[in-house]
Amino acid sequence: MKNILVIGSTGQIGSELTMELRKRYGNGHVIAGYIMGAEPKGELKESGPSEIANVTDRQSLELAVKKYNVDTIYNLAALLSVVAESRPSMAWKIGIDGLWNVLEVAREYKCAVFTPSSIGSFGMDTPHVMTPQDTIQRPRTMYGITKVTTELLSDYYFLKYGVDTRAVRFPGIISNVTPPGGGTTDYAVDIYYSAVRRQKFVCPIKPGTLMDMMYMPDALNAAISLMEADPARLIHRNAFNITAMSFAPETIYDEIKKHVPDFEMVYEVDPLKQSIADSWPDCMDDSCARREWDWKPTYDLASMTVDMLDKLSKKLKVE
Ligand code: AKB
Repeated sequence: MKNILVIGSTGQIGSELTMELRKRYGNGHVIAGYIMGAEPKGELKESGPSEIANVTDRQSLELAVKKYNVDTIYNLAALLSVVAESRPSMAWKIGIDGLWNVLEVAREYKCAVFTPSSIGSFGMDTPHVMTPQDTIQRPRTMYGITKVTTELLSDYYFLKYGVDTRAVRFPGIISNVTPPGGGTTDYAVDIYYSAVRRQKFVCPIKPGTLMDMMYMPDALNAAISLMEADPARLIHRNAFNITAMSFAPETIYDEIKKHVPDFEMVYEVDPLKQSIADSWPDCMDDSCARREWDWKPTYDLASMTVDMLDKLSKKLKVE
C-alpha cells in the first residue's frame, strides 16, 4: 500500500487532491503536509494524519517521510503567476530551492515525486495554437522560469538518480471548493462566484484571449492517473501537456448566461494579467498524454458550468 505525502495540502489543488487520494488509498495512508499559518481544518484535518512539511526546511520533509514511511510525494508548493511577479525571490525559494529539498529527500528515501508544471512554462515564442509537447519554452515571468526549471530538475533527478518524477502542465484549474490566489486564470473561477451572487463581473482579461482550462475533478484524476501509469509506456515525464477546454472570457460568460440570463460582465483589463495571458498558449496539444497514459478529460465548458453553478449555489446558500 502506498503512503503519500501531499505538500501544500491546504492550497487550491492540494485540499481536494488530499481528499481524493484518501478516498482511493485510505485515510491513514495520505498525510496532509502543511506550513505554520496554513494548518488543515475541518474534514481535511479530521479525516487523516497531518504533519508540518515545509519545502524550505528540508528537515521537516525528512521527518514527515520517515515518520509515515512515505513512498510518494505530491509537491504542490508554489506561488501562482501574478503573485510570483511581485515576490520573485520567494517564488524561486519555494519553487526551486524547495523542489531541490523535495528531490533530495525523495532520492534518499526512494519516493516517487509529482511536481506540477503549467501552461505558464511557455512564452511568447512558443507556437500558441496546438502547442506541441516538445517545443520552445522561453517564459519571461518568474512563475514560468520556475516551472521550466521544475521540469528540467525533475527530469535530471530521474535520469541521473532514478527518482520516479512525473508531472503535467496544468492549465487554469476551476473549482468550487478552495479558491485560487494570485493566478492569471483566476477570473474563470471568480466569474462563477459573481454569477451565483448575482453581481456584475469585472473581467481583468480582454475578450478574445484564449487559455486552456480544466475542471478540478479532471485535474485530480490526471495527477493520480499519471502517478499510477505504467512507467514502461512513458516516453515523456516532466511534464505532459494536458487540457480539457480552451475559451476566452466572452465564451464562458455566454455559457453562464444560459443559466443566469440577467448576468452582466464588464471589462477592466489588468495589464499584468493580460501580458501573462498573451504569452501563454491558446490551446495545447495533449496527444502525448493521451497516448502514453490514456489521459482523457470528462468535463467540457457546458457540463462544468452546470456543476459549478449547482455546487456554488448550495455552498453560498443562494437559490
Ligand atoms: C495561474 O494562473 O497562475 C495558474 C496556472 C495556469 O498555472 N492557474
